Amino acid sequence: MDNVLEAVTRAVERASGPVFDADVYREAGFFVLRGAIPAEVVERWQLAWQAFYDSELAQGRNVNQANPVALTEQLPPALATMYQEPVFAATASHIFGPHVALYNHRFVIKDAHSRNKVFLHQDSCYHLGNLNKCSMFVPLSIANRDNGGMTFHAGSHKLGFLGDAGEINPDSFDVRWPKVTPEVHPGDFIIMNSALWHESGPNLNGVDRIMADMILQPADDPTGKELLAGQWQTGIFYSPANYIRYFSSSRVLKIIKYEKELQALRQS
Ligand SMILES: O=C(O)CCC(=O)C(=O)O
Ligand SMILES: [Fe+2]
Repeated sequence: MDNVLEAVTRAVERASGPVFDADVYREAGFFVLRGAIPAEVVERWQLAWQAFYDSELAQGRNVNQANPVALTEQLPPALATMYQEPVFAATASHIFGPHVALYNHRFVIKDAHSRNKVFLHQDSCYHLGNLNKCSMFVPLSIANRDNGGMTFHAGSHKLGFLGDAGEINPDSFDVRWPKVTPEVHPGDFIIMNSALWHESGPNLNGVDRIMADMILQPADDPTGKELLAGQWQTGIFYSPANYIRYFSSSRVLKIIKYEKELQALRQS
């Protein structure tokens, strides 16, 4: 265990810079790529965001109760296609090889409508298809400890999928992974293994924290949404949307059933 932690700690020291290092990423579970997006591209996205925010969101938005930071509103075209910027697939190809696809693209924001912390979790338990995925977090604002920037438990992805979905209790493990809260700026982006434990604190200073979260994966995964590099490596596809429909009986279906029964009991 000490050797594992030493290797992770060494990787963390190298997990930020202008050139992606896939070996460091594999050890740490994340990498902060600095100044990787052309300034004019980021500025175009920032302008599109500001116009979208002012016209559609500033007066109030449809806050997702299950995950308040995840934006539910339809993005304007300039932001809905951000993942097509070549640097993302190029970076992912160092992890997955030449055939890369998109799993999902969304925004996670901390504005006046979602200032709270996000509990410690991994994303893999929310994903369909193969577990070999990574998030690319693309900030359109500064993101740091003061406005609810993300904290990563470096190396924790080595434990894989933990068997349930929810808040992880880090004290239930013997190992203490190093915690890192990188400050990122527009033009940087973070690559994160989807099994890595991550969390974020509350937005304390009121500076809106605006970030895209695009999830990429190898193109052999049947849940791929769009091909980003190479060729499709699968002949079969299905949608991760409304995944409850794939089950005749499940944990989620049971919760829905019990909640209905509870509501009926309360009304009787
Ligand atoms: O926006 C954040 O700070 C974290 C969001 C997140 O990790 C998630 O929605 O899975
Ligand atoms: Fe997450």
